[in-house]
Amino acid sequence: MKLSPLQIARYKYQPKLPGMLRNGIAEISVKVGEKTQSVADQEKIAALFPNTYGKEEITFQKGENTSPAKVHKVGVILSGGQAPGGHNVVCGLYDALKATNKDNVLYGFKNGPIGILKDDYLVFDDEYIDQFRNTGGFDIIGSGRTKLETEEQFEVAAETCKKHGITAVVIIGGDDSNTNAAVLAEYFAAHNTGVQVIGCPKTIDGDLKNEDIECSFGFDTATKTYSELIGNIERDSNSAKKYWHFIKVMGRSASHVALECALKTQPNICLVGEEVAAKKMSLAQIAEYIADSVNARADRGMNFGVAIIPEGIVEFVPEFSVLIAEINELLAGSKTEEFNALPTWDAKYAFIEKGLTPESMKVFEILPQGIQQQLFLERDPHGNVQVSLIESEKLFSAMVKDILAKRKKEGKFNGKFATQHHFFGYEGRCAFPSNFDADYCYSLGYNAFMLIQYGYTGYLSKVSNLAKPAEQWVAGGMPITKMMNIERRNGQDKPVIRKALVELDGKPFKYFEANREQWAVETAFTYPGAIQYYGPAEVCDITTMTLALEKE
Ligand code: FBP
Repeated sequence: MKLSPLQIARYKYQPKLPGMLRNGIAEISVKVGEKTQSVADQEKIAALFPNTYGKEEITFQKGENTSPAKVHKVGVILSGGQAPGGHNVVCGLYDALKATNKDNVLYGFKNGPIGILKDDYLVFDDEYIDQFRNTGGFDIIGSGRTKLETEEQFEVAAETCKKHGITAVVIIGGDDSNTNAAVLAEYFAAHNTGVQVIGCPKTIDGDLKNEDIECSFGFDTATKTYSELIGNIERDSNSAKKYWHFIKVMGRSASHVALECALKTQPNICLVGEEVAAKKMSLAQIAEYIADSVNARADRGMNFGVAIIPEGIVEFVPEFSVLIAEINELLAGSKTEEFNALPTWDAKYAFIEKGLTPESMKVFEILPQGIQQQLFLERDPHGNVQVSLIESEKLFSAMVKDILAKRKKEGKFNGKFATQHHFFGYEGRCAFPSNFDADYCYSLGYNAFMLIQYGYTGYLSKVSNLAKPAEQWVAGGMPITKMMNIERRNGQDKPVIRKALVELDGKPFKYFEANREQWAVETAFTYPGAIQYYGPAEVCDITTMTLALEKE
């Protein structure tokens, strides 16, 4: 395999650990904190997790390691979408295991949680793992979206562990995967399997965070990557002065990614789904809001600009959610076949008109035809609309174009409106992890082993104080049940980790809100440039503006 110069250099990078983990494993002791309660629904969660609920928060500190001596066989799983730094979690875990006892073994279950069900695995050694240090991607063992959630699956997982003598499993995933990790930990404890389960917080979306977990890994690198690209586009836009760029960025539900990119690049527009929902904005209102910026800039002779659109935006628009629900209903069961058999789009349109309520039809009518067709033609295996495929960047630019055309006729808009569209998502998920993510992930993995060594289960590897230099980071663990509440999922009450949406009274949004009117009219672009891996710490090691503002 041909290696790039950066890859060779990154192999040699030594990730920074929190100060308290730097003295060698023999010098790490545990400070046991307060007993914990779940964030809500305490009685119900306690009843569902009788063996793992209510445990103490723990912190590691310098001191004699008092954990019992034993040979550890540990399995690791990467779950869900890729996020930069995943390889380093595995490397940190491996290094801590081997530093403790070279007979310890790390198994990697392949292609996500399915690996433990199929007993599909590899055993790590130095030669193999060294090819992945400080690199992006999840290709070290692959990832997948199978969910580990049924008793039958837990039984199979327990069998796999028993077969290999594995006594701990580390699950690297987002809110759903860590919810499942907690349920698995409870099952293993209740059935006296002797297998511990530890979670690690991953997702570029940034929506696995709470008062204990300051951020999920991958968010830093992904948003730096998108912000570099957005900054480059801003500069192009400001040079050519002829295009409005509509840029959609990933973030399936929450708008953290869009907001962080906006804080870094100061575009003219950034939509925030959570605000759209709170203000119950309609599609037309959002389009008017963007058109106002285009109009105001055109009045100042600037027929160019940049708008950031979060991937999940349309689901936050109340009238759009109703429309989607009605479409799903309209095409349920055999009605899809009936619809597909109609020969022309006109015939299909008549079918749609007959089936939707007048309110939803009004929403449907204002959509560009391409989007209308997308809603009906590209559907998932259950026949549901695939909201994530909706090209919202094109939807809004088309709606803005219509508004401006109308304003032109009325003599209110005299500018030009030429557009370009972009979607940044996969570009950032496997980037070389920034120094922050390389350090954070390695620490999460190393720390996960410390939790295993001290016998904890149902805990999330927790590294905090992240806005400070790594030396001052605090390593420890938090019972996953502490982050849980009961939510309605698929018609049932389920214990889940609460997803973190953008808080409209939080400092990152407030900062954005205080500046966006100016950004909408002026050209206040900032150009973050590429991620820097080597150079001064204030350039290379700083993390997100979201975290910096939250921890101010
Ligand atoms: P995770 O929540 O599993 O980390 O994945 C997040 C994400 O990157 C979203 O931003 C995006 O909507 C989705 O994955 C894309 O998923 P897929 O890789 O299945 O296309």
